[in-house]
Amino acid sequence: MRRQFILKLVVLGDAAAGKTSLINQYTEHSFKEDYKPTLGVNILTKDVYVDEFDVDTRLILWDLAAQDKYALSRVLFFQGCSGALFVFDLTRSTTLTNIESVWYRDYLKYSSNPKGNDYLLIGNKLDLKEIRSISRQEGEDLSNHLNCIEYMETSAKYGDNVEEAFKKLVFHILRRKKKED
Ligand code: G3D
Ligand code: MG
Repeated sequence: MRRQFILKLVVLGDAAAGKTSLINQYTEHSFKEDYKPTLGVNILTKDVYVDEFDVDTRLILWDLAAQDKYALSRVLFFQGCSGALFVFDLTRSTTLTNIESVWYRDYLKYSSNPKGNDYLLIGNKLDLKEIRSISRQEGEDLSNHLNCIEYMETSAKYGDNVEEAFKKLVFHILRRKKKED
C-alpha cells in the first residue's frame, strides 16, 4: 500500500490579504470544511497525490477566521504544523511589513520546530496591477531575509500560481521528511 503523509499547514497574514480566497481557490470542489468557532479557525482538508515521491498526502489547512486574530491559543494553532504560507496583499504595504513583525514572529515563537519547517512568502492580488504598491524585488528581499523557500505572486481571484504555490510548499516539506526518515 502507498504511504500516506498527513501535513498540517498554517496560512498567515493580515485581514483581507486573501488567505481564505487562496485556500478556496486551491481546494475548490475537493475539500471538507470544519469551522471551529471556539478556536477562531477554519480547518480544511485536501488529499493530494505527489508523484515525485509516490505518496498520498492529506493536507490539513488552518485558516484564521474572520477577525484574523487567534481567538484562543496560539500554541494550539501552531501545534504540529509542518509548514506555513505567509500571505500579504500587493496593494497594501502594511500587510508586507506585518509579515515580519507579526506573523513570522508568532511563527518563530509558537511553532514547536520552526527551523524544521518550510514556508513560502506570497504576494497576492497580482491581478490588481494598477494599484499595486509593492515591487517584486521587495517581496524577494523579504523572502530571502526570512529564509523562505521562495517568493511567489498569486491571484486568488483568477487562480494564477495558486496551485503552484501549494505544490511547491508540499514538495519541500515531503523532501525534508523523506530525508529525515
Ligand atoms: P483573508 O482571508 O486574508 O481575510 P479574503 O482575505 O480571502 O477574505 O479576501 C479579502 C478580499 O480580497 C475579498 O474581497 C476577496 O475577494 C479579495 N481578494 C482576495 N484575493 C484576491 C485577488 O487575488 N485579487 C483580487 N482582485 N481580490 C482578491 P471582498 O470584497 O469579498 O471582501
Ligand atoms: Mg479569511
